[in-house]
Amino acid sequence: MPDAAVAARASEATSDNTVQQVDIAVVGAGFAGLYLLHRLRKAGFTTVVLDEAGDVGGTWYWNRYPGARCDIQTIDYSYTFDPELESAWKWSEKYATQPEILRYLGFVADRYDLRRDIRFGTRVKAATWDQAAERWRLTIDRGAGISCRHYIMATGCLSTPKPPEIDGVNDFKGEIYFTGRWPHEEVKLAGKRVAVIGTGSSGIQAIPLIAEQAAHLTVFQRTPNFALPAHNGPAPADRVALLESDRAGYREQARWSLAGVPWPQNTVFSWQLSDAERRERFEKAWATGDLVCILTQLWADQGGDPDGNALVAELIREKIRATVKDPEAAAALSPYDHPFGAKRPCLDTNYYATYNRANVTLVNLRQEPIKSITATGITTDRRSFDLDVIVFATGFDAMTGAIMAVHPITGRGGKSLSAVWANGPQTYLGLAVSGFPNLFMITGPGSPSVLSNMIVSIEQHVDWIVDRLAAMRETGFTTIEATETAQAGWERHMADCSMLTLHRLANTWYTGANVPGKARGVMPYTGGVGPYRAICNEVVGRGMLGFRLTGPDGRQQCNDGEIVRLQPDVRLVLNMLAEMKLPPIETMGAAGARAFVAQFNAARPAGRPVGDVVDGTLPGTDGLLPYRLYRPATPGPHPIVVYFHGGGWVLGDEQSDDPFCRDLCRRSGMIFVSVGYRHAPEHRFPTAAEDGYAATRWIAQHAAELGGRPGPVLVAGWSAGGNIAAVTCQLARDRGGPEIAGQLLVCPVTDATFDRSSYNENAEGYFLTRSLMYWFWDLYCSPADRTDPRCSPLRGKLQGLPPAFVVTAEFDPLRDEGIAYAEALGAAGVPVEQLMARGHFHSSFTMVDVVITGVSGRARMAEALRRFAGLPQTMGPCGEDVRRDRNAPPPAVNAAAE
Ligand code: NA7
Repeated sequence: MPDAAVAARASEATSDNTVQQVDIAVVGAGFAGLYLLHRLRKAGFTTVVLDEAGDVGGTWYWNRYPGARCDIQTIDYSYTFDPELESAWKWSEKYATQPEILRYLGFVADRYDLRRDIRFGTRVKAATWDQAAERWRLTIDRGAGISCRHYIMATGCLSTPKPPEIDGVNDFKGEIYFTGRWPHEEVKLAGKRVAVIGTGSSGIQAIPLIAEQAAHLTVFQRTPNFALPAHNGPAPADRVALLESDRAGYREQARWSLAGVPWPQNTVFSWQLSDAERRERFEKAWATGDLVCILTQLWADQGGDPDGNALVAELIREKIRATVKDPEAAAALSPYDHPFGAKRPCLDTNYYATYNRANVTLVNLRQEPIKSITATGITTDRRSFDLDVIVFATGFDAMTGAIMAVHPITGRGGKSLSAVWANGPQTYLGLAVSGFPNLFMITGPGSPSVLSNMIVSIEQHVDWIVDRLAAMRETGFTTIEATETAQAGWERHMADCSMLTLHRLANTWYTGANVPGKARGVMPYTGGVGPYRAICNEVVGRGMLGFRLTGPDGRQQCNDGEIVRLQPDVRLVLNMLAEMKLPPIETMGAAGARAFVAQFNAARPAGRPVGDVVDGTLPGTDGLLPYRLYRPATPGPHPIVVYFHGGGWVLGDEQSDDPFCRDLCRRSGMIFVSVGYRHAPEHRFPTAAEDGYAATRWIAQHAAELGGRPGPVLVAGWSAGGNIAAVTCQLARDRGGPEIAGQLLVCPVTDATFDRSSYNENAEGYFLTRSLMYWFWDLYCSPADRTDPRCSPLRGKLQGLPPAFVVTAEFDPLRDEGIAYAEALGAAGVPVEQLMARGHFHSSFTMVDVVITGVSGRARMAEALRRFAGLPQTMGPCGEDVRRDRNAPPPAVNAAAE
């Protein structure tokens, strides 16, 4: 639309010198601002939208550089709120160009007559909360300002270009362009010597087209990025057919998916596939030309596990080497410094092939950094380049830049947002900030935003906020504010979620690392749009948990608390189990319960490969006991850990904790021998305890035969197995051996007392229930025997026991008896370390490759075992330091809450 026409239809308030009074002021007229305006208007709120740009479009208004396109397929990168809009607009390509997306947004603005409430060319300079009036006052650069009840920032995540941070920019006498502020008029590059600095999405999209026009193009690359061919063209027939076969269903699936685009969840792990099968999957995804596809559809461990990810990264590097003819350029273009997907991968058209052109030079700034920009070009510490044009594709002050560009934003009590966020942004749900009543953000830090299809996240945020505002109006509340408790809880939940993916391991704009001096931390929500949506709904369902609402008559409503206290993947597992509506295990009878466990285990991810797995038998107290031995792939002999499985002395066998044993074997570099001790009710107390002890003695005596290191063994066990491990240590001390170098007790049973708090707090809902524990105890041990230390080791003598590592889970009936045992060991002079696993449940650590947040706990268990065995500490990729803030000091080992 021509500018004159825009001006004619834009808000009439632009010439008004009186303060404009509205219910709601929105900043930004991009995808988010336009949909907000539409919804707010329909809900009957007076609204003004303010935007510095000359028309609608937001990021698509400014980013006009050659090659600018979306990198989510346009059939997904579209509004879905109005089916009629969907059928009224047809995209011409799989990935639309910037001009087409801008036309689409103009079409939307016209269709819903939005421009009449938008003030273009208007910058919001500052915002102040007036507590007495319960209104925000916005200072703008044109006119008298705005007074509004609610202030909503729809300012986008990538709107504020980052300064280039290179000396001498102002000295350059040629032309300078920023991809994020590209001129509206045509930029003529033909016959010119052009430089592009930056190889993120913008640079990678622009470089092939600039190379076609320029006399010579020099690309200055600091960090190579992964780029995948877009294979642009018409929208792919299979995706279109999928959408058109059930449009509503497709959209709904997107809303509940992880990334906002409906692709199935991958359940096959890399180690279950042969090299040829992995390559076949990769080639298929490569040919698809879709970021979400290649980021999610190869194998289940590609996004969360460094090893699974490294396989993809290498396949992509192979493609780069196959395309770029000059080996030195190919090497420089191959990323090694970050996992694939941890930094936004790019979609390209002919990017790598561009480096085969005679008129393109790649300068690797890792080898020759830029010294300065001069009047005539760019000087590195090795050479000078004479240039006519410099294009900065150097990125944005992402996620927070556009919010902080309104400065100051002054909230309750005169607090400024920049001061509150000095150490990094904090929000509740990515939507609100404590201390800033009636302020909302769309796709703010803490929202899935840039890790999702933005349109899906935007529509969810807008719908949620507008529905809340309408509900407030109905109930007579005038202010809404996130509480500090809720916000701190969200911060913790964000940190927990960041362990699910590898984003924390790369220096990127996701973590603030691209802007010097900016606080570090993963800013987008990594838990996925579906789980996020469920959480937002739950906030409402629990009476606006974590929000304080007030009304003019002094009325208040505040259900304070944290919306998610469980680890994010534990929450998903428990929700899934709840949906299965299983009968209580204790009602199945022992045989039924064993069959159930076998079925349950058959459906879990297979354990990872180890060097060798050997099944055998060993003499117990009364006949042979089966065992399964896991040997590491590294050269031996290795120390031996005697392992006891969980199952309440009733369920499971020497194979039932297979993935857990494999994982600990790999991480610790030790042999694990899982013992098939006999079970109740066929063999009641003290059979399991005596079998455990006898097996340990035999294994210690036959260590060399088993390929292990002769000398002391270690013991480990989970749940009832933890009980047997603890008891074995006491028996070994009292019966003259074997020597045990350390004990790992994971959520152990230590005492037949049911009155500790955790038994009541976690009695139900966390899979291991109180009544299941009662059943286990009844089958195993008569009440008269329960004070015997061979079933209640907490009641035994604790002096002189081997050093212990005791793991407890917050949401476990057994939590407090585990803690009590650790404390009692410590009091008895036994060296003991505790891992109190926050947000975890009884099975968190044994659900390998399901509960991903259990990884760091298992890494610490393996470390402890190595320490007990006198081995040097190793911190492989799986055991890497996984804290959110890489500048924070390492966690204390003793009694650390994970
Ligand atoms: P990005 O992805 O932040 O890329 C910026 C690029 O510029 C990146 O390669 C940077 O290297 C480079 N850069 C930044 N500052 C400098 C300096 N001072 N010297 C040399 N190189 C520099 O921004 P984009 O605009 O490409 O893409 C942003 C998002 O928009 C994209 O992810 C899509 O979601 C859409 P670095 O990696 O920091 O070493």
